[in-house]
Amino acid sequence: MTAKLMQRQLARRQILGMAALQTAASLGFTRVGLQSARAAEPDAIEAAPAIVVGSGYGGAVAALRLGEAGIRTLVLEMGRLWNTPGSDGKVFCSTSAPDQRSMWFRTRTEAPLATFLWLDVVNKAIPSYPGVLDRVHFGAMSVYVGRGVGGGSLVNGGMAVTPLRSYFTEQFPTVDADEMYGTYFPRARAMLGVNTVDPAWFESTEWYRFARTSRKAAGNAGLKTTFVPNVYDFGYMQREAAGTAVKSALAGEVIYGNNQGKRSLDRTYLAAALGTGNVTLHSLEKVTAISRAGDGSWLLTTERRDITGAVVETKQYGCTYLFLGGGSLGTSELLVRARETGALPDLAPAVGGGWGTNGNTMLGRTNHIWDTVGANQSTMPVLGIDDWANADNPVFAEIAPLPMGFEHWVSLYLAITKNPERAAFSYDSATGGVRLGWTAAQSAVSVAMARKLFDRINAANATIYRYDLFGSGSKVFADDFTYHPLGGCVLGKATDNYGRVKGYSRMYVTDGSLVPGSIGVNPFVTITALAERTMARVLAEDTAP
Ligand code: FAE
Repeated sequence: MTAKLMQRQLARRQILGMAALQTAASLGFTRVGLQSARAAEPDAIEAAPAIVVGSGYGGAVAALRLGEAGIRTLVLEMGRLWNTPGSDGKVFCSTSAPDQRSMWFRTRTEAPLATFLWLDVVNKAIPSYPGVLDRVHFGAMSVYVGRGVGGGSLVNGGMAVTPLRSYFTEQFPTVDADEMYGTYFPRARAMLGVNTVDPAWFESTEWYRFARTSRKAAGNAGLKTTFVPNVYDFGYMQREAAGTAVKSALAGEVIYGNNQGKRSLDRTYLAAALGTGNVTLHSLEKVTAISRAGDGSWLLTTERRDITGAVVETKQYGCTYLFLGGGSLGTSELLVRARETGALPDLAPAVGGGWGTNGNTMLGRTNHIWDTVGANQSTMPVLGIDDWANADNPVFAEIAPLPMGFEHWVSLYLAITKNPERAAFSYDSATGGVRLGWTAAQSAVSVAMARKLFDRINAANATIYRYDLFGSGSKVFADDFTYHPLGGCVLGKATDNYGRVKGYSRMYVTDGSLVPGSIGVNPFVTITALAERTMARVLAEDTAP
Protein backbone atom coordinates (compact mmCIF):
# COMPACT_ATOMS: atom_id res chain seq x y z
CA MET A 1 0.00 0.00 0.00
CA THR A 2 1.32 3.48 -0.82
CA ALA A 3 1.99 5.99 1.96
CA LYS A 4 -0.90 8.13 0.72
CA LEU A 5 -3.36 5.24 0.83
CA MET A 6 -2.19 4.26 4.30
CA GLN A 7 -2.66 7.85 5.43
CA ARG A 8 -6.19 7.87 4.04
CA GLN A 9 -7.04 4.55 5.69
CA LEU A 10 -5.72 5.82 9.04
CA ALA A 11 -7.77 9.01 8.79
CA ARG A 12 -10.90 6.99 7.95
CA ARG A 13 -10.33 4.69 10.93
CA GLN A 14 -9.84 7.66 13.23
CA ILE A 15 -13.13 9.18 12.11
CA LEU A 16 -14.97 5.87 12.59
CA GLY A 17 -13.37 5.34 16.00
CA MET A 18 -14.13 8.86 17.21
CA ALA A 19 -17.76 8.49 16.15
CA ALA A 20 -17.97 5.23 18.11
CA LEU A 21 -16.45 6.83 21.21
CA GLN A 22 -18.77 9.80 20.94
CA THR A 23 -21.93 7.75 20.55
CA ALA A 24 -20.96 5.29 23.29
CA ALA A 25 -20.30 8.10 25.73
CA SER A 26 -23.45 10.01 24.90
CA LEU A 27 -25.58 6.89 25.39
CA GLY A 28 -23.86 6.04 28.68
CA PHE A 29 -22.27 2.82 27.38
CA THR A 30 -19.15 1.62 29.16
CA ARG A 31 -18.20 -0.67 26.24
CA VAL A 32 -17.09 0.70 22.86
CA GLY A 33 -16.50 -0.94 19.50
CA LEU A 34 -17.48 -0.02 15.97
CA GLN A 35 -21.06 -1.11 16.80
CA SER A 36 -21.31 1.91 19.11
CA ALA A 37 -21.20 4.22 16.11
CA ARG A 38 -24.55 2.61 15.19
CA ALA A 39 -25.85 3.29 18.72
CA ALA A 40 -25.45 -0.30 19.89
CA GLU A 41 -23.35 -1.32 22.86
CA PRO A 42 -20.99 -4.17 21.96
CA ASP A 43 -21.65 -7.44 23.77
CA ALA A 44 -19.41 -8.06 26.77
CA ILE A 45 -16.47 -10.12 25.58
CA GLU A 46 -15.24 -12.96 27.73
CA ALA A 47 -12.32 -14.16 25.68
CA ALA A 48 -10.25 -12.60 22.92
CA PRO A 49 -7.03 -13.55 21.18
CA ALA A 50 -5.41 -10.43 22.71
CA ILE A 51 -6.16 -8.35 25.79
CA VAL A 52 -4.59 -4.96 26.50
CA VAL A 53 -4.65 -3.65 30.08
CA GLY A 54 -4.91 0.17 30.18
CA SER A 55 -5.51 2.74 27.46
CA GLY A 56 -2.63 5.21 27.95
CA TYR A 57 0.26 5.51 25.49
CA GLY A 58 1.53 1.92 25.78
CA GLY A 59 -1.96 0.42 25.70
CA ALA A 60 -3.13 2.57 22.80
CA VAL A 61 -0.17 1.68 20.58
CA ALA A 62 -0.67 -2.03 21.31
CA ALA A 63 -4.40 -1.81 20.55
CA LEU A 64 -3.90 -0.07 17.20
CA ARG A 65 -1.16 -2.33 15.93
CA LEU A 66 -3.04 -5.50 17.01
CA GLY A 67 -6.25 -4.24 15.40
CA GLU A 68 -4.43 -3.41 12.16
CA ALA A 69 -2.94 -6.90 12.13
CA GLY A 70 -6.48 -8.30 12.18
CA ILE A 71 -6.20 -9.66 15.74
CA ARG A 72 -9.38 -9.34 17.78
CA THR A 73 -8.44 -7.32 20.84
CA LEU A 74 -10.11 -6.25 24.06
CA VAL A 75 -8.86 -3.18 25.95
CA LEU A 76 -9.70 -3.01 29.67
CA GLU A 77 -9.50 0.48 31.22
CA MET A 78 -10.32 1.31 34.85
CA GLY A 79 -11.17 4.97 34.15
CA ARG A 80 -14.25 6.26 32.39
CA LEU A 81 -14.96 7.46 28.87
CA TRP A 82 -14.50 11.22 28.53
CA ASN A 83 -16.54 12.16 25.49
CA THR A 84 -19.83 13.44 26.72
CA PRO A 85 -20.64 16.90 28.10
CA GLY A 86 -21.80 17.46 31.66
CA SER A 87 -24.62 19.80 32.63
CA ASP A 88 -22.38 22.82 31.84
CA GLY A 89 -21.99 21.64 28.24
CA LYS A 90 -18.34 20.68 28.81
CA VAL A 91 -16.70 17.29 29.04
CA PHE A 92 -13.99 18.42 31.48
CA CYS A 93 -14.07 20.98 34.27
CA SER A 94 -11.56 23.82 34.51
CA THR A 95 -8.63 24.07 36.89
CA SER A 96 -10.03 27.22 38.48
CA ALA A 97 -13.50 25.75 39.19
CA PRO A 98 -12.96 22.04 39.73
CA ASP A 99 -15.93 19.77 40.33
CA GLN A 100 -16.37 15.99 40.67
CA ARG A 101 -14.90 15.46 37.19
CA SER A 102 -11.49 16.67 38.35
CA MET A 103 -10.19 13.88 40.58
CA TRP A 104 -10.44 10.12 40.98
CA PHE A 105 -12.72 9.35 43.94
CA ARG A 106 -11.75 12.30 46.15
CA THR A 107 -13.78 14.66 48.29
CA ARG A 108 -11.23 17.43 47.88
CA THR A 109 -8.93 18.28 44.98
CA GLU A 110 -5.19 17.71 45.42
CA ALA A 111 -3.57 20.11 42.96
CA PRO A 112 0.22 20.23 42.65
CA LEU A 113 0.27 23.85 43.88
CA ALA A 114 -1.33 23.66 47.31
CA THR A 115 -1.41 27.34 48.28
CA PHE A 116 -0.90 30.88 47.00
CA LEU A 117 0.47 33.46 49.46
CA TRP A 118 0.17 30.54 51.91
CA LEU A 119 -3.61 30.75 51.51
CA ASP A 120 -5.63 27.61 51.01
CA VAL A 121 -7.29 29.02 47.88
CA VAL A 122 -6.34 26.40 45.30
CA ASN A 123 -8.05 23.18 46.39
CA LYS A 124 -11.81 22.77 46.61
CA ALA A 125 -14.27 20.29 48.13
CA ILE A 126 -15.76 18.03 45.44
CA PRO A 127 -18.21 15.10 45.38
CA SER A 128 -16.58 11.68 45.03
CA TYR A 129 -16.60 10.46 41.41
CA PRO A 130 -14.31 8.68 38.91
CA GLY A 131 -12.64 11.95 37.89
CA VAL A 132 -9.81 12.20 35.38
CA LEU A 133 -6.75 12.92 37.55
CA ASP A 134 -5.47 10.68 40.33
CA ARG A 135 -2.78 11.36 42.91
CA VAL A 136 -1.60 8.04 44.28
CA HIS A 137 0.07 8.34 47.69
CA PHE A 138 3.02 6.20 48.75
CA GLY A 139 4.69 7.51 51.93
CA ALA A 140 7.32 10.06 50.87
CA MET A 141 6.23 10.19 47.22
CA SER A 142 2.92 10.63 45.50
CA VAL A 143 2.33 10.09 41.81
CA TYR A 144 -0.05 11.93 39.48
CA VAL A 145 -1.67 9.78 36.77
CA GLY A 146 -4.52 10.15 34.30
CA ARG A 147 -7.61 7.94 34.68
CA GLY A 148 -9.84 7.39 31.71
CA VAL A 149 -9.86 6.23 28.11
CA GLY A 150 -6.61 7.85 26.99
CA GLY A 151 -4.72 7.60 30.32
CA GLY A 152 -2.16 10.33 30.91
CA SER A 153 -2.88 11.97 27.54
CA LEU A 154 -6.10 13.38 29.03
CA VAL A 155 -4.39 15.38 31.78
CA ASN A 156 -0.83 16.07 30.70
CA GLY A 157 0.80 19.23 29.37
CA GLY A 158 1.21 17.73 25.90
CA MET A 159 4.98 18.37 25.79
CA ALA A 160 6.22 15.95 23.16
CA VAL A 161 9.97 15.73 23.61
CA THR A 162 12.35 13.30 21.95
CA PRO A 163 15.20 12.53 24.37
CA LEU A 164 18.80 13.41 23.65
CA ARG A 165 20.24 10.48 21.73
CA SER A 166 23.28 10.22 24.00
CA TYR A 167 21.09 9.95 27.13
CA PHE A 168 18.67 7.53 25.47
CA THR A 169 21.67 5.29 24.67
CA GLU A 170 22.94 5.60 28.24
CA GLN A 171 19.55 4.46 29.57
CA PHE A 172 18.90 1.82 26.89
CA PRO A 173 22.34 0.49 25.88
CA THR A 174 20.83 -2.64 24.29
CA VAL A 175 18.33 -0.81 22.07
CA ASP A 176 19.36 -0.01 18.48
CA ALA A 177 19.40 3.82 18.56
CA ASP A 178 19.58 4.10 14.75
CA GLU A 179 16.31 2.21 14.52
CA MET A 180 14.71 4.29 17.29
CA TYR A 181 15.73 7.67 15.84
CA GLY A 182 15.24 6.58 12.22
CA THR A 183 11.93 4.73 12.54
CA TYR A 184 10.15 4.60 15.90
CA PHE A 185 10.51 8.17 17.20
CA PRO A 186 9.36 9.63 13.86
CA ARG A 187 6.47 7.11 13.73
CA ALA A 188 5.39 8.03 17.27
CA ARG A 189 5.58 11.78 16.62
CA ALA A 190 3.56 11.49 13.42
CA MET A 191 0.84 9.39 15.05
CA LEU A 192 0.65 11.63 18.13
CA GLY A 193 0.21 14.74 15.97
CA VAL A 194 3.26 16.58 17.33
CA ASN A 195 3.61 20.23 16.21
CA THR A 196 5.52 23.35 17.26
CA VAL A 197 4.49 26.88 18.17
CA ASP A 198 5.01 29.50 15.45
CA PRO A 199 8.08 31.39 16.76
CA ALA A 200 6.82 34.76 15.47
CA TRP A 201 3.49 34.31 17.26
CA PHE A 202 5.29 33.12 20.39
CA GLU A 203 7.38 36.32 20.45
CA SER A 204 4.37 38.60 20.10
CA THR A 205 1.51 36.99 22.02
CA GLU A 206 0.53 37.98 25.56
CA TRP A 207 -0.23 34.28 26.24
CA TYR A 208 3.49 33.38 26.30
CA ARG A 209 4.83 36.44 28.12
CA PHE A 210 5.47 34.18 31.13
CA ALA A 211 7.78 31.97 29.03
CA ARG A 212 9.65 34.94 27.54
CA THR A 213 10.21 36.38 31.02
CA SER A 214 11.64 33.06 32.25
CA ARG A 215 13.80 32.84 29.12
CA LYS A 216 15.25 36.28 29.85
CA ALA A 217 16.06 35.28 33.45
CA ALA A 218 17.76 32.08 32.25
CA GLY A 219 19.66 33.99 29.58
CA ASN A 220 20.97 36.43 32.22
CA ALA A 221 22.54 33.41 33.93
CA GLY A 222 24.15 32.26 30.67
CA LEU A 223 21.66 29.42 30.23
CA LYS A 224 20.05 28.45 26.95
CA THR A 225 16.40 27.68 26.40
CA THR A 226 14.95 25.49 23.71
CA PHE A 227 11.52 25.29 22.06
CA VAL A 228 9.64 22.12 22.94
CA PRO A 229 7.06 20.53 20.59
CA ASN A 230 3.57 19.71 21.85
CA VAL A 231 0.50 17.71 20.82
CA TYR A 232 -1.78 20.68 21.40
CA ASP A 233 -2.83 22.09 18.02
CA PHE A 234 -1.08 25.47 17.86
CA GLY A 235 -3.19 26.55 14.88
CA TYR A 236 -6.23 26.09 17.12
CA MET A 237 -4.51 27.99 19.93
CA GLN A 238 -3.89 30.96 17.64
CA ARG A 239 -7.58 30.94 16.76
CA GLU A 240 -8.40 30.91 20.49
CA ALA A 241 -6.20 33.97 20.91
CA ALA A 242 -7.89 35.65 17.94
CA GLY A 243 -11.30 34.99 19.51
CA THR A 244 -12.50 32.75 16.68
CA ALA A 245 -12.36 29.44 18.57
CA VAL A 246 -13.62 28.28 21.95
CA LYS A 247 -10.82 28.69 24.49
CA SER A 248 -9.24 25.68 26.16
CA ALA A 249 -5.45 26.06 26.64
CA LEU A 250 -6.15 29.79 26.88
CA ALA A 251 -8.92 29.18 29.44
CA GLY A 252 -6.77 27.50 32.07
CA GLU A 253 -7.66 23.94 31.07
CA VAL A 254 -5.04 21.23 31.45
CA ILE A 255 -4.62 18.90 34.45
CA TYR A 256 -8.35 18.16 34.69
CA GLY A 257 -8.60 17.73 30.91
CA ASN A 258 -8.80 19.93 27.80
CA ASN A 259 -12.16 20.38 26.12
CA GLN A 260 -10.58 21.45 22.82
CA GLY A 261 -7.29 21.59 20.98
CA LYS A 262 -5.35 18.71 22.49
CA ARG A 263 -4.67 15.62 20.40
CA SER A 264 -5.21 13.17 23.23
CA LEU A 265 -5.05 9.43 22.52
CA ASP A 266 -8.83 9.06 22.12
CA ARG A 267 -8.45 11.24 18.99
CA THR A 268 -5.32 9.55 17.62
CA TYR A 269 -4.17 6.01 18.42
CA LEU A 270 -7.32 4.80 20.21
CA ALA A 271 -9.72 6.20 17.63
CA ALA A 272 -7.72 4.49 14.87
CA ALA A 273 -7.63 1.25 16.88
CA LEU A 274 -11.41 1.19 17.28
CA GLY A 275 -11.75 2.11 13.60
CA THR A 276 -10.06 -1.14 12.56
CA GLY A 277 -13.22 -2.93 13.70
CA ASN A 278 -11.11 -5.48 15.59
CA VAL A 279 -10.84 -3.62 18.89
CA THR A 280 -13.42 -3.39 21.68
CA LEU A 281 -12.86 -1.31 24.79
CA HIS A 282 -14.42 -1.73 28.24
CA SER A 283 -14.17 1.30 30.55
CA LEU A 284 -14.58 1.47 34.35
CA GLU A 285 -13.19 -2.07 34.50
CA LYS A 286 -10.04 -2.68 36.52
CA VAL A 287 -7.84 -5.74 36.17
CA THR A 288 -7.07 -6.99 39.66
CA ALA A 289 -5.29 -10.30 39.05
CA ILE A 290 -3.43 -12.21 36.35
CA SER A 291 -2.91 -15.95 36.30
CA ARG A 292 -2.21 -18.68 33.78
CA ALA A 293 -4.66 -21.42 32.84
CA GLY A 294 -3.57 -25.03 32.43
CA ASP A 295 -3.47 -24.67 28.62
CA GLY A 296 -1.05 -21.74 28.84
CA SER A 297 -3.63 -19.05 28.09
CA TRP A 298 -3.99 -15.97 30.32
CA LEU A 299 -6.75 -15.45 32.85
CA LEU A 300 -7.59 -11.98 34.08
CA THR A 301 -9.87 -11.10 36.98
CA THR A 302 -11.57 -7.72 36.80
CA GLU A 303 -13.80 -5.50 38.89
CA ARG A 304 -16.33 -3.29 37.13
CA ARG A 305 -17.34 -0.20 39.09
CA ASP A 306 -20.17 2.25 38.81
CA ILE A 307 -19.70 5.98 39.22
CA THR A 308 -20.10 5.75 42.99
CA GLY A 309 -17.09 3.44 43.07
CA ALA A 310 -19.12 0.39 44.10
CA VAL A 311 -18.04 -2.89 42.50
CA VAL A 312 -21.00 -3.99 40.39
CA GLU A 313 -19.44 -7.04 38.77
CA THR A 314 -16.41 -9.30 39.11
CA LYS A 315 -15.45 -11.13 35.95
CA GLN A 316 -12.87 -13.41 34.38
CA TYR A 317 -11.44 -12.95 30.90
CA GLY A 318 -9.22 -15.22 28.87
CA CYS A 319 -6.69 -14.46 26.12
CA THR A 320 -3.71 -15.89 24.31
CA TYR A 321 -1.63 -12.71 24.15
CA LEU A 322 -1.52 -10.30 27.07
CA PHE A 323 -0.27 -6.71 26.73
CA LEU A 324 0.29 -4.68 29.89
CA GLY A 325 -0.19 -0.91 29.46
CA GLY A 326 -1.37 0.07 32.96
CA GLY A 327 1.50 2.54 33.28
CA SER A 328 4.44 2.35 35.67
CA LEU A 329 2.14 2.05 38.71
CA GLY A 330 -0.57 -0.16 37.20
CA THR A 331 1.69 -2.70 35.51
CA SER A 332 4.15 -2.90 38.41
CA GLU A 333 1.32 -3.49 40.87
CA LEU A 334 -0.25 -6.27 38.80
CA LEU A 335 3.04 -8.09 38.27
CA VAL A 336 4.40 -7.70 41.82
CA ARG A 337 1.09 -9.00 43.16
CA ALA A 338 1.11 -11.93 40.72
CA ARG A 339 4.64 -12.93 41.71
CA GLU A 340 4.23 -12.51 45.45
CA THR A 341 0.87 -14.29 45.71
CA GLY A 342 2.31 -17.23 43.80
CA ALA A 343 0.05 -16.76 40.77
CA LEU A 344 3.08 -16.18 38.50
CA PRO A 345 6.07 -17.34 40.57
CA ASP A 346 8.52 -17.36 37.66
CA LEU A 347 8.47 -13.59 37.16
CA ALA A 348 11.99 -12.16 37.52
CA PRO A 349 13.18 -10.61 40.82
CA ALA A 350 13.68 -7.41 38.76
CA VAL A 351 9.88 -7.01 38.49
CA GLY A 352 8.92 -4.07 40.72
CA GLY A 353 12.42 -2.53 40.67
CA GLY A 354 14.24 0.26 38.85
CA TRP A 355 11.57 2.84 39.65
CA GLY A 356 12.31 6.57 39.58
CA THR A 357 10.64 9.99 39.39
CA ASN A 358 12.48 11.22 36.29
CA GLY A 359 14.15 13.53 38.82
CA ASN A 360 11.01 15.71 39.01
CA THR A 361 10.84 18.68 41.33
CA MET A 362 8.68 21.80 41.01
CA LEU A 363 9.54 25.30 42.15
CA GLY A 364 8.64 28.95 41.74
CA ARG A 365 10.72 32.16 41.56
CA THR A 366 9.48 35.66 42.01
CA ASN A 367 10.36 38.26 39.37
CA HIS A 368 10.99 41.98 39.68
CA ILE A 369 7.95 44.23 39.34
CA TRP A 370 8.97 45.23 35.80
CA ASP A 371 9.38 41.60 34.68
CA THR A 372 5.72 40.74 34.34
CA VAL A 373 4.47 37.25 33.48
CA GLY A 374 1.02 38.33 32.31
CA ALA A 375 -2.49 37.75 33.59
CA ASN A 376 -3.15 35.64 30.50
CA GLN A 377 -1.11 32.44 30.20
CA SER A 378 -1.44 29.44 27.90
CA THR A 379 -1.45 26.16 29.82
CA MET A 380 0.71 24.41 27.22
CA PRO A 381 4.45 24.79 27.94
CA VAL A 382 6.64 25.44 24.91
CA LEU A 383 10.07 26.30 26.33
CA GLY A 384 12.62 24.45 28.45
CA ILE A 385 15.88 25.52 30.07
CA ASP A 386 18.32 23.00 28.69
CA ASP A 387 21.36 22.48 30.91
CA TRP A 388 21.48 18.71 30.43
CA ALA A 389 24.94 18.91 28.85
CA ASN A 390 26.34 20.32 32.10
CA ALA A 391 28.10 17.18 33.36
CA ASP A 392 28.33 18.58 36.92
CA ASN A 393 24.60 19.11 37.27
CA PRO A 394 22.41 17.97 34.36
CA VAL A 395 18.93 19.54 34.49
CA PHE A 396 16.20 20.14 31.91
CA ALA A 397 13.60 22.53 33.33
CA GLU A 398 10.21 22.98 31.75
CA ILE A 399 9.02 26.59 31.93
CA ALA A 400 5.53 25.96 33.32
CA PRO A 401 2.53 28.27 33.25
CA LEU A 402 0.65 29.48 36.32
CA PRO A 403 -2.57 30.85 34.85
CA MET A 404 -4.39 32.65 37.66
CA GLY A 405 -6.07 35.36 35.63
CA PHE A 406 -4.09 38.17 37.29
CA GLU A 407 -0.48 39.36 37.26
CA HIS A 408 1.46 37.56 40.02
CA TRP A 409 5.13 37.83 38.89
CA VAL A 410 5.73 34.11 39.56
CA SER A 411 7.85 31.99 37.26
CA LEU A 412 7.04 28.30 37.73
CA TYR A 413 9.21 25.36 36.64
CA LEU A 414 9.09 21.58 36.53
CA ALA A 415 12.74 20.55 36.77
CA ILE A 416 13.79 17.17 35.38
CA THR A 417 17.08 16.29 37.07
CA LYS A 418 19.47 13.40 36.52
CA ASN A 419 18.70 11.83 39.87
CA PRO A 420 20.29 8.34 39.94
CA GLU A 421 18.17 7.16 42.90
CA ARG A 422 15.84 4.20 42.28
CA ALA A 423 13.23 2.42 44.40
CA ALA A 424 11.21 -0.79 44.30
CA PHE A 425 7.57 -1.78 44.77
CA SER A 426 6.84 -4.47 47.35
CA TYR A 427 3.67 -6.43 48.00
CA ASP A 428 1.56 -5.51 51.00
CA SER A 429 -0.30 -8.70 51.91
CA ALA A 430 -2.48 -6.83 54.42
CA THR A 431 -4.06 -4.61 51.75
CA GLY A 432 -3.35 -6.61 48.59
CA GLY A 433 -1.74 -3.45 47.16
CA VAL A 434 1.89 -2.41 46.74
CA ARG A 435 4.21 -0.15 48.70
CA LEU A 436 6.87 2.02 47.11
CA GLY A 437 10.23 2.22 48.86
CA TRP A 438 11.03 5.82 47.77
CA THR A 439 12.36 8.00 50.61
CA ALA A 440 12.51 11.74 51.29
CA ALA A 441 16.32 11.49 51.13
CA GLN A 442 16.00 10.26 47.53
CA SER A 443 13.90 13.32 46.62
CA ALA A 444 16.51 15.55 48.27
CA VAL A 445 18.90 14.54 45.48
CA SER A 446 16.55 16.06 42.85
CA VAL A 447 16.07 19.17 44.99
CA ALA A 448 19.82 19.72 45.39
CA MET A 449 20.30 19.55 41.61
CA ALA A 450 17.40 21.89 40.87
CA ARG A 451 18.60 24.30 43.57
CA LYS A 452 22.05 24.46 42.03
CA LEU A 453 20.60 25.56 38.71
CA PHE A 454 18.02 27.99 40.09
CA ASP A 455 20.43 29.53 42.62
CA ARG A 456 22.43 30.54 39.53
CA ILE A 457 19.35 32.07 37.92
CA ASN A 458 18.38 33.92 41.09
CA ALA A 459 21.92 35.20 41.61
CA ALA A 460 22.18 36.51 38.05
CA ASN A 461 18.80 38.27 38.32
CA ALA A 462 18.86 39.31 41.99
CA THR A 463 15.59 37.42 42.49
CA ILE A 464 14.35 34.94 45.10
CA TYR A 465 12.35 31.72 45.34
CA ARG A 466 8.64 31.59 46.22
CA TYR A 467 7.99 30.13 49.66
CA ASP A 468 4.20 30.19 49.57
CA LEU A 469 3.20 27.67 46.89
CA PHE A 470 3.61 24.19 48.31
CA GLY A 471 1.77 24.20 51.63
CA SER A 472 2.10 25.88 55.01
CA GLY A 473 5.72 26.43 56.25
CA SER A 474 8.24 27.69 53.73
CA LYS A 475 8.65 24.89 51.24
CA VAL A 476 10.46 26.07 48.11
CA PHE A 477 10.72 22.79 46.22
CA ALA A 478 7.81 20.40 45.75
CA ASP A 479 9.74 17.22 46.51
CA ASP A 480 6.80 14.95 47.29
CA PHE A 481 5.20 14.32 43.90
CA THR A 482 6.07 13.33 40.37
CA TYR A 483 4.28 13.63 37.04
CA HIS A 484 6.70 11.16 35.46
CA PRO A 485 6.61 7.74 37.17
CA LEU A 486 9.03 5.48 35.27
CA GLY A 487 10.17 1.90 35.78
CA GLY A 488 9.00 -1.12 37.74
CA CYS A 489 9.36 -3.51 34.82
CA VAL A 490 12.55 -2.31 33.19
CA LEU A 491 13.42 -3.27 29.62
CA GLY A 492 16.16 -5.89 29.48
CA LYS A 493 15.82 -6.65 33.22
CA ALA A 494 12.25 -7.68 33.99
CA THR A 495 11.62 -8.23 30.27
CA ASP A 496 13.73 -9.18 27.30
CA ASN A 497 15.06 -6.46 24.99
CA TYR A 498 11.60 -6.04 23.40
CA GLY A 499 9.24 -5.98 26.38
CA ARG A 500 8.50 -9.72 26.54
CA VAL A 501 8.07 -10.47 30.25
CA LYS A 502 10.77 -12.88 31.47
CA GLY A 503 9.63 -16.22 32.83
CA TYR A 504 6.46 -16.48 30.69
CA SER A 505 5.57 -16.47 27.03
CA ARG A 506 3.02 -14.25 25.24
CA MET A 507 2.96 -11.55 27.93
CA TYR A 508 4.34 -8.11 27.03
CA VAL A 509 4.88 -4.72 28.69
CA THR A 510 4.40 -1.64 26.49
CA ASP A 511 4.25 1.29 28.94
CA GLY A 512 6.36 3.60 31.10
CA SER A 513 7.36 0.79 33.44
CA LEU A 514 9.96 -0.21 30.81
CA VAL A 515 11.91 3.06 31.27
CA PRO A 516 14.60 2.77 33.96
CA GLY A 517 13.50 5.63 36.23
CA SER A 518 14.80 8.54 34.15
CA ILE A 519 14.83 9.72 30.53
CA GLY A 520 15.89 13.36 30.94
CA VAL A 521 12.84 14.90 29.25
CA ASN A 522 9.05 14.57 29.47
CA PRO A 523 8.50 10.87 28.74
CA PHE A 524 5.46 10.10 26.57
CA VAL A 525 7.19 10.27 23.18
CA THR A 526 9.77 7.74 24.43
CA ILE A 527 7.05 5.47 25.85
CA THR A 528 5.11 5.62 22.56
CA ALA A 529 8.18 4.95 20.41
CA LEU A 530 9.29 2.00 22.56
CA ALA A 531 5.76 0.56 22.35
CA GLU A 532 5.87 0.89 18.55
CA ARG A 533 9.17 -1.00 18.57
CA THR A 534 7.78 -3.77 20.78
CA MET A 535 4.66 -4.16 18.64
CA ALA A 536 6.62 -4.29 15.39
CA ARG A 537 8.78 -7.11 16.77
CA VAL A 538 6.00 -9.07 18.49
CA LEU A 539 3.70 -8.96 15.47
CA ALA A 540 6.54 -10.09 13.20
CA GLU A 541 7.79 -12.92 15.43
CA ASP A 542 5.25 -14.04 18.03
CA THR A 543 1.77 -13.89 16.58
CA ALA A 544 2.33 -15.52 13.20
CA PRO A 545 0.08 -18.62 12.79
P1 FAE B 1 -0.69 5.94 31.36
O1 FAE B 1 -0.80 6.99 30.33
O2 FAE B 1 -0.67 6.35 32.80
O3 FAE B 1 -1.89 4.92 31.12
C1 FAE B 1 -2.18 3.85 31.97
C2 FAE B 1 -3.68 3.59 31.91
O4 FAE B 1 -3.95 2.32 32.47
C3 FAE B 1 -4.51 4.60 32.70
O5 FAE B 1 -5.58 5.06 31.91
C4 FAE B 1 -4.99 3.80 33.91
O6 FAE B 1 -6.26 4.23 34.39
C5 FAE B 1 -5.05 2.40 33.35
N1 FAE B 1 -4.86 1.34 34.34
C6 FAE B 1 -3.91 1.25 35.27
N2 FAE B 1 -4.02 0.11 35.99
C7 FAE B 1 -5.09 -0.56 35.44
C8 FAE B 1 -5.71 -1.81 35.75
N3 FAE B 1 -5.25 -2.60 36.73
N4 FAE B 1 -6.80 -2.17 35.03
C9 FAE B 1 -7.27 -1.37 34.03
N5 FAE B 1 -6.72 -0.17 33.72
C10 FAE B 1 -5.62 0.22 34.41
O7 FAE B 1 0.59 5.05 31.14
N6 FAE B 1 4.53 13.57 29.80
C11 FAE B 1 5.04 14.18 28.71
O8 FAE B 1 5.75 13.55 27.92
N7 FAE B 1 4.75 15.52 28.45
C12 FAE B 1 4.00 16.27 29.31
O9 FAE B 1 3.76 17.45 29.06
C13 FAE B 1 3.48 15.64 30.48
N8 FAE B 1 2.74 16.34 31.38
C14 FAE B 1 2.13 15.67 32.43
C15 FAE B 1 1.25 16.36 33.27
C16 FAE B 1 0.55 15.67 34.24
C17 FAE B 1 -0.40 16.42 35.16
C18 FAE B 1 0.72 14.27 34.40
C19 FAE B 1 -0.05 13.49 35.44
C20 FAE B 1 1.61 13.59 33.58
C21 FAE B 1 2.32 14.27 32.59
N9 FAE B 1 3.18 13.60 31.73
C22 FAE B 1 3.75 14.25 30.66
C23 FAE B 1 3.47 12.16 31.90
C24 FAE B 1 2.74 11.28 30.89
O10 FAE B 1 1.37 11.58 30.85
C25 FAE B 1 2.97 9.80 31.28
O11 FAE B 1 4.36 9.56 31.23
C26 FAE B 1 2.26 8.84 30.35
O12 FAE B 1 0.87 9.05 30.37
C27 FAE B 1 2.55 7.40 30.75
O13 FAE B 1 2.06 6.55 29.74
P2 FAE B 1 1.76 5.03 30.03
O14 FAE B 1 1.30 4.39 28.80
O15 FAE B 1 2.93 4.45 30.73
